[in-house]
Amino acid sequence: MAKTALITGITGQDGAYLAEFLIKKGYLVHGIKRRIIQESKPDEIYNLGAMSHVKVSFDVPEYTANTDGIGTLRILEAVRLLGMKDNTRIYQASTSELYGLVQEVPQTEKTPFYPRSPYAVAKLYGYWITVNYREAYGLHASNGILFNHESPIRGETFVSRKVTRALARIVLGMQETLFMGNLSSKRDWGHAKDYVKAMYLILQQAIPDDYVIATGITTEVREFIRRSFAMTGIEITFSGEGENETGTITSIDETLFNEKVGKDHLESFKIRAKKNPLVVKVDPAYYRPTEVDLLLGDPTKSRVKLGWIPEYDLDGLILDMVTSDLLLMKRESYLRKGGFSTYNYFE
Ligand code: GDR
Repeated sequence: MAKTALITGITGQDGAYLAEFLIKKGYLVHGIKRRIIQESKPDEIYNLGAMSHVKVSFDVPEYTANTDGIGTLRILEAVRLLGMKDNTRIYQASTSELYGLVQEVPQTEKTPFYPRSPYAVAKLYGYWITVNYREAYGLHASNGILFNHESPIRGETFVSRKVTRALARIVLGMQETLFMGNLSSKRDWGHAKDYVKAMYLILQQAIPDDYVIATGITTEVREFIRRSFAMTGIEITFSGEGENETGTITSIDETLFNEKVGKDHLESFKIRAKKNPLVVKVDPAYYRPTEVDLLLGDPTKSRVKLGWIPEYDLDGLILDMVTSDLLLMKRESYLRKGGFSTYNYFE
């Protein structure tokens, strides 16, 4: 008999990859926007549904608490009240944002939490209510404490996708400048394709538990930008400080540019780069009232207990994203040239 999985948040980045992964394994996958727990009688529930943007949570804190905090409780309660606790396993999408103002480096399953946003505070409730239902009622409920994970289908307002999308638009002449917030924050970035495998492995364990899922490498936002541009042969040099920091094009590797972007685009890009080499600027509007400066996860437990080893490193991730966004933006540019209107979509 095929197993049945229920995924909340199936329309997001992780939901899409996880559904594809489980379907390949022969699962029957249900996705919800509303509750259908009773009808689908899932073997596994992946609770990915959330308001997942940290900055936005400062604007809509109550909605965030309801979705990310109480939403988790609703899933746990449904399983308990329906008497499904012995047949249904629950995965709770917890987050490295719980560490916030980090109390130790690197962060492990034992590192104390110090949330720094309404999002993280709501997720703190989600984390502990999951632990509590496990201990109080014996639910097979586990937390995956996932560090940042990105992909070509990452929502466009998260930093990685914002950068790779802007890079594609800049090289194709569709945008002049990339406006950024805090360039100095450091994140432990992995690929969402690897991270959904960890979610699956967590639910295959006989005993429910909590796991850090991370690469063990941390990188500055500034360096993420530099590496993204370098992927197409463009060298960016940063200078200045704080709000006045800028990123300037200092050289172009034409062979690499031609290979990655295409010969047809080189000459016009060179003209634009000469006229305005300053492509990265800071806009304090993107600063957060309280920032998480440094995240670095220690994935030892997930490696040893789950046997989880990511396939993508940071350059592999960036290459995947840049390649995809170049294709997407070329398509958009052809459509526009043909007189069609295109629309932006945000997660
Ligand atoms: P994060 O991801 O808040 O870590 O949460 P995000 O990509 O939004 O920010 C990462 C870091 O980059 C800095 N930054 C900017 N961020 C955005 N979005 N836009 C900018 O212009 C910009 N400039 C600098 C941020 O200040 C921050 O330090 C993500 C979400 O997916 C959460 O849901 C998830 O729980 C965690 O990752 C793990």
